[in-house]
Amino acid sequence: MKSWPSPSLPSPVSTTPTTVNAHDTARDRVVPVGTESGTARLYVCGITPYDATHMGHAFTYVTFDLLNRAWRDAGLQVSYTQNVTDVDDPLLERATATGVDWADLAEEQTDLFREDMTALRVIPPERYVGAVEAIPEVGTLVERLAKAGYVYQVDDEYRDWYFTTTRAAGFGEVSSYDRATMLDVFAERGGDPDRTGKRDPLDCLVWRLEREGEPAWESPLGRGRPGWHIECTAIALETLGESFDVQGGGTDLLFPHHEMSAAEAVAATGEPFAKAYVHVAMVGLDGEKMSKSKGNLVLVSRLREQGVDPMAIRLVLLGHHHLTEWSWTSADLDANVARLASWRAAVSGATSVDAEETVRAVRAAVADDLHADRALEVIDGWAAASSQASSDEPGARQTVRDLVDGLLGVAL
Ligand code: 5CA
Ligand code: ZN
Repeated sequence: MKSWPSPSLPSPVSTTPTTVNAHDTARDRVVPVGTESGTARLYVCGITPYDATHMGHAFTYVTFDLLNRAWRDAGLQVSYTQNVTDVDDPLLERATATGVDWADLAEEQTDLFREDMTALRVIPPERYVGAVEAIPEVGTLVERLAKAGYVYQVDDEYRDWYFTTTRAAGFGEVSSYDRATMLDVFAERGGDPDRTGKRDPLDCLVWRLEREGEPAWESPLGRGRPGWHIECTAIALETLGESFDVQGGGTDLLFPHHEMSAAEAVAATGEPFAKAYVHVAMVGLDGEKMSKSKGNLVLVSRLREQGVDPMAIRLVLLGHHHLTEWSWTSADLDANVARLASWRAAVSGATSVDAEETVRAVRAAVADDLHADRALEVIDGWAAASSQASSDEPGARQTVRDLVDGLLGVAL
């Protein structure tokens, strides 16, 4: 397991029990997520470390950080696993194109990602697991699927292993896509519908046998490396068990990634993979999805180098609801630099108004499908009223500081 130093953990814990609700893509409605007591289990798909963290990644991880904080604030323990896809085609291609060693590139970009997340005050996952270190678990899972008759080797030059996706119970229930849509999206997002020797175009790769010049590891399946979806299935089942609470990632992962991972888990265990699937809308720049492959990136690390306060970046991200697509603009950043300054002035000013209703409204907004956007407006209201107040309400400024720090993750 890769290490990720833990910063301070959130302080406020609600005295009235709160149920956290979030939009589940599979049911297409807002549902309670987590448990009533005990431990909530979260898996969030991590980065493929071949380039620096951009605002799209940051939006995804800050959104799940908000869920993590909301659960903790509701008095739950949180067991959170995130993977890092430290061996995969795009990473190997970038390493070859730039003439660097793929493992060095992965390590360097993973370190930068953790630095960016720490700056944004994202609480580290309890377990941060690389695809490479999960290879034994992937081998065990593929063997388990083989025994149950769900995997086969293609009849082709390289006899790679494939999963019979469409035979798994419940396949299609995460995305609700029809077959034609699945085939289109699969081809667009790294799938190989036309691969020779497959039984069904939607079957997905679980173990790729060694090719010359590519890294490979020993396995009962032959020397090779894991397919993408099975990486997350194996890591999630190993670290969180069956039917964990929330599987998270961006909407670009809904199909095929989350659909295929869920199908593999159901085929192996007979139980649902996750209880709910929470997806974060895509962040764009100038009308196009921000992506490493397109190169239209606003990088967290570059803004930090330019001296932008990471808390202002965090406020920009919190100001957008996770179901709504949005584009990064400098005007949005400027507005949140000003917002941060006004909040800081209010918590260190000489006057304030009572914060009880503010605390209640912020908690309610976050527990209602992670509406931090509304929570920020509530704090704006308290800050404006406090700056105009004629007296100081004892404890109110510290209460708001703790709330904003613990639940929203913004240090004032
Ligand atoms: N390693 C896989 C997941 S197992 C992967 O998709 N890596 S990634 O580096 O491409 O993306 C990391 C995370 O950021 C994923 O959850 C992805 O859905 C999310 N993401 C990527 N681009 C954006 C974007 N423009 N807006 C919002 N989220 C994004
Ligand atoms: Zn994943």
